[in-house]
Amino acid sequence: MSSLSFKLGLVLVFFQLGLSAQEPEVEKPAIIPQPAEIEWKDNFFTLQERTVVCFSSGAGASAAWLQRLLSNTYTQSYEMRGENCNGFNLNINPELEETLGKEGYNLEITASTVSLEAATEAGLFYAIQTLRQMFPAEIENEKISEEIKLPQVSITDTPRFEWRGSMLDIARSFFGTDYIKKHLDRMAFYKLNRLHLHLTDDQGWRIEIKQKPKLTELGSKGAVKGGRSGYLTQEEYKEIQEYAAARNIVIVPEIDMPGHIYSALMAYPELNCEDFSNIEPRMATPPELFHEYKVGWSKLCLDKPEIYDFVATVLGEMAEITTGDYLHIGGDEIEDERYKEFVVKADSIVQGLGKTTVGWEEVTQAAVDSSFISQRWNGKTKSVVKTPVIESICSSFYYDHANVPGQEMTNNWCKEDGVSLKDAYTFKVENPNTIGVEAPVWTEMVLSNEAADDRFWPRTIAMAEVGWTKEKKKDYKNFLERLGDQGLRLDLMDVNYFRSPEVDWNSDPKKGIFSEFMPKSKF
Ligand code: TNX
Repeated sequence: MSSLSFKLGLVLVFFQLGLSAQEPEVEKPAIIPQPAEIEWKDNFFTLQERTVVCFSSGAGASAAWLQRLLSNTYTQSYEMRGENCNGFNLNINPELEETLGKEGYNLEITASTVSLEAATEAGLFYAIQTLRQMFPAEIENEKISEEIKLPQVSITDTPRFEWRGSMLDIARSFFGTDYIKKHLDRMAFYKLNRLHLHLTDDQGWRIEIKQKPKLTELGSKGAVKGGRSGYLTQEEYKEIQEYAAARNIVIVPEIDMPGHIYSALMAYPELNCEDFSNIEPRMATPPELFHEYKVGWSKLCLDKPEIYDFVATVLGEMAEITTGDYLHIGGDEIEDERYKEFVVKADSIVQGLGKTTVGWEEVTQAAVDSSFISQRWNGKTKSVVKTPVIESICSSFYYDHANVPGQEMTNNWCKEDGVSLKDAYTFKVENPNTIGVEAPVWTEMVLSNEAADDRFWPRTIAMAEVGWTKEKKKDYKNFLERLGDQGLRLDLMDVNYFRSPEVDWNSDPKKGIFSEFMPKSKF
């Protein structure tokens, strides 16, 4: 061996030694939304063959969730009442509300224990979602038999906003119980806590109102061209609501009024003015159904006092079957001299029913009560009142718009090039009255479950981080990395998410029916 190659060899040996002497970079689990404080340690907790899940009073439901997670591993877990066991600990301590609020949690993993604590079950539920993201992705749909090691870590986490919502329009095209439950599961995984259901519109009425049976007998028969029709019975609505509540999600039902109401005008023609001047331009007249896309052409006949009986009956039944605090009355895209009067009256009906009113931003043209929550979507309204605001500005949060420029079957009136993942992620909350964010998927052009998945995901994940994570902890590049890491998990959760080209997806490239929108070079 020449002395030169000997020296080179030595250098190489040193180089390799140097590398291995340095602790190999341990893959940190990708947590979304990014927690407030997170401190990774170098060591692991190893899941044993037998595990105790130890829970304090009030944490029974959380213990069941955790057991369910562990049931997809090799461990045999046992529940036990108690404060501190060697294994998994779930503690509810109401005093923590001062520092963690209602939804925050602490999660501490040491060599021998995994401890979750919060002021409420909601907080523990979120601690479990974070923990879930530390397990191998396969936990989502199979029983893992290989040894599981969780990194030791200390997390203290609280949400930035109290309202972290998703909206599904089931009026233009119907989505039933199965899809809604799947959607709730996915929302919960990303710590979202409000599902706004747009239940009624010109094309269809989707919720049973027992005192107004024709709303569903006739009004539910329509849908956009190629879309599904149908409706939720009150029983189904309650079932969805219970499923949501178990996941810390509140259902926010919307009955869109006084416009976007043709399905009701068709079912109960007496809600129209005698000369149908409330249907203008005449896109359809009773008993026809409406299958097109146009908006802003129908309204209740606001000159008729009887329409308020209808409004009170419908809202009354909705309040009766709704356990959450909110009733959404719509209020968008309509012009009428009596619009403001309507909004104020509808608000007082809702308040009389013991609920908080929510409406699209136009409602703030009227002097509504300061408890009224307004939902900003196009930012064009001249408000006369200060109200709490849900931010749904279309340029960041309208996911019926294209994922990438030119995507078929998408709207583009708000942003011609679509609403990108970056548009979603980089939204900055400026209004101090903002109570949170919510991203709608309108379904004029979303006709299947697969298409709905493609519109919601992954942009809803970006919105979830906007809603949960403090601005200074957000970082788009880092988010894209974490999101890419979750690709396989989303596959295993059976989410037909759009393969956003800016993400290096760790996933199965063959999945995803919309991958034809991907630049060819990527896969
Ligand atoms: C506007 S946003 C609407 C909906 C449409 C949507 C389509 C809002 C309050 N109204 O009726 O479905 O645009 O993007």
